[in-house]
Amino acid sequence: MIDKYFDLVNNFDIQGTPNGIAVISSGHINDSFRVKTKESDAPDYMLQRINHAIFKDVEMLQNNIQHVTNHIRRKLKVKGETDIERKTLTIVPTKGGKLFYFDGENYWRMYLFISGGKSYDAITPELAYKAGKAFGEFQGYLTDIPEKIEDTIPNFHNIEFRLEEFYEAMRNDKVGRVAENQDIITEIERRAEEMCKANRMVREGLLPKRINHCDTKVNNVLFDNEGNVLCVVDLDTVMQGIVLSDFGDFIRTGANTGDEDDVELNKITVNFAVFEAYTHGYLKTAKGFLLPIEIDNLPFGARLLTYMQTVRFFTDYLNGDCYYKIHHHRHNLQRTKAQLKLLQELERNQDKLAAIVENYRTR
Ligand code: GN1
Ligand code: MG
Repeated sequence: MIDKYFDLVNNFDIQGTPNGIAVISSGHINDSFRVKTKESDAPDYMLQRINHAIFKDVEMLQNNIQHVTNHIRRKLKVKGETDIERKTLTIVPTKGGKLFYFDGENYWRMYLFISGGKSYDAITPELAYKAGKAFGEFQGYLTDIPEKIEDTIPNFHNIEFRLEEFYEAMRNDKVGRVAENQDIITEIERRAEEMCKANRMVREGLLPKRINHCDTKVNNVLFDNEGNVLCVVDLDTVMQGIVLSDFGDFIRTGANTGDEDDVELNKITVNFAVFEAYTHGYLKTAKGFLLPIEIDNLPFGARLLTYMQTVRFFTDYLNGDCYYKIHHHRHNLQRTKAQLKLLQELERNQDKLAAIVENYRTR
């Protein structure tokens, strides 16, 4: 087993002699391994198996990440930053100069290992503030990237597309779950028009597309031992989009007092301290480049991404649970109800959330 990994590692242009391989995490999407090297002056590496079922064009994916990390590295140099190897991911190419290795079955890539980096799964306002600054800075670095960044998952955060998938799932009613869920269908349908307003604003040229991270969870920010942000990681979904999407997904995942799939719906409301801290951090680094219309719509972004996730979970439920891993047969329905509850809480507190955003836009 392990020999197989040493063979893989040998395809990459690394320094030093690999003498240990350990699983870093068995994430839902990619598998990651730390490759240790014998020599004290050689770096360690991170080997990843890319999920080719989700990321179908690996060459495009790796080109995107190379453009993004090279651009950020240039920005860090201009700023006079030190320790740059720990402040952005660095792709290690194969010996033949390619950005990934295909073994006939799986796609692999190598990064420099960021030593001493830590990530957190549990949110606090302090982490939310730092993450907000980090994701705002990340978007800021990429506002002038010269290369075209492609969509690694087409229509990923496009609500019009997600609604089309939902209507199609209803028409097909593959597993006969439509009739008994009319209440949820009504909740989705009555918001559909409003939720597509950002798409319309993009078409009208009012809302710009920028480069987004598209997986803005607190555990995608790496911190050093002193609690300072090192960098933003998990760059597979970096693509064009509206900033409301990155803001909204952080709020959806971080500013929920319950769980994403909580059965106890009364536990779910907005975590205001996290909302405020994230908004504070994000606007600190992003308000210099954001347009007024983008800031105005941040609370809408939180609703949009929560609505989108409601639609995605429910569509998967109607399709017979093909996309998200489930732990029991009504799991996607439970997730749908939990996301819908968070959406209702975001709606109920709209004015309060808008006031928080207002407060930090002028500070
Ligand atoms: C998936 O696997 P994870 O948690 O990183 C999904 C996100 C959803 C999330 C919902 C590529 O992300 O878009 O918001 O589940 N990622 C993909 O839990 O579809
Ligand atoms: Mg992820």
